[in-house]
Amino acid sequence: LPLEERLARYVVEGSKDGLIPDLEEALEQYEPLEIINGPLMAGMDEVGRLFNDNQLIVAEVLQSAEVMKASVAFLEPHMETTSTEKKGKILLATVKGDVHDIGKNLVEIILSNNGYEVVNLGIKVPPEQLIEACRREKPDVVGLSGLLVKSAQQMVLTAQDMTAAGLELPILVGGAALTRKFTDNRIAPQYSGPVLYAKDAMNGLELANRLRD
Ligand code: B1M
Repeated sequence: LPLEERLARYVVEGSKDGLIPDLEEALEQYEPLEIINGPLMAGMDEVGRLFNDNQLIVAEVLQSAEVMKASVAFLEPHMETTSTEKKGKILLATVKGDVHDIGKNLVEIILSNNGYEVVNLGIKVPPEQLIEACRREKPDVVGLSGLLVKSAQQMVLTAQDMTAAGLELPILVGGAALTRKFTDNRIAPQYSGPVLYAKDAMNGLELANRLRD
């Protein structure tokens, strides 16, 4: 198989046998993010499709997630880091009820490689925990991730609770179940500060930079 297909296969099959040498080979031709967003994401999309078709079980999807995480961990030191200047502090969380964290952790890597201080609150973070962390950490931006359809609704509730708590700092939202339309029509009206939708991790960085300017 060509290299790109082999990389996608590791994710689909949840196998790490030969993964690192192939990632090393890929690094000779591609930037780390191109490898993640290209063949590895293609593998994850296939996993999602097979899971949806009942051709994979949760335990197998977890194996795929492990391959993705191992790949990102291997690629991270090869990623470009720009400034050492501190650009601001960002709180990151996967919303209440949702355990998906690969995308959020990728956002963390990209933001911290580009001068942001990131406080990653982890997964299944309820609004009250987020609000408490905002008071404690005094971040410049809050980043919320969610992949389930119900997580999009959870973001609406989180925005409402943050408004009730008197918070106005910008919120950055992302994740497969979200759209810009849902963000603008459903989340933003419930919040007293700006709400921005990021389609991927790089876009998240661009939006964070734009908020600073
Ligand atoms: Co889950 N899962 N999963 N899963 N899983 C999905 C999301 C699903 C679409 C699969 C499917 O059915 N086709 C489906 C959701 C259906 C829906 O709600 N519409 C689903 C389901 C149903 C479930 C369970 C309910 C299954 C079950 O138990 N019966 C369960 C839910 C548990 C829960 O959350 N309470 C579940 C569990 C799991 C695993 C634990 C097995 C595992 C997660 C492991 C982990 O994250 N540690 C898993 C996985 C791996 C997936 C798929 C296959 C892949 C997700 C992923 O990591 N993608 C996923 C299908 C898919 O997306 N193709 C699926 C790679 C990652 C880099 O992309 O996170 O989208 P992503 O991040 C992107 C962008 O979205 C964006 O940037 C990233 C790229 O640069 N982004 C942000 C994300 N967050 C951002 C935040 C930002 C900015 C950008 O700023 C703050």
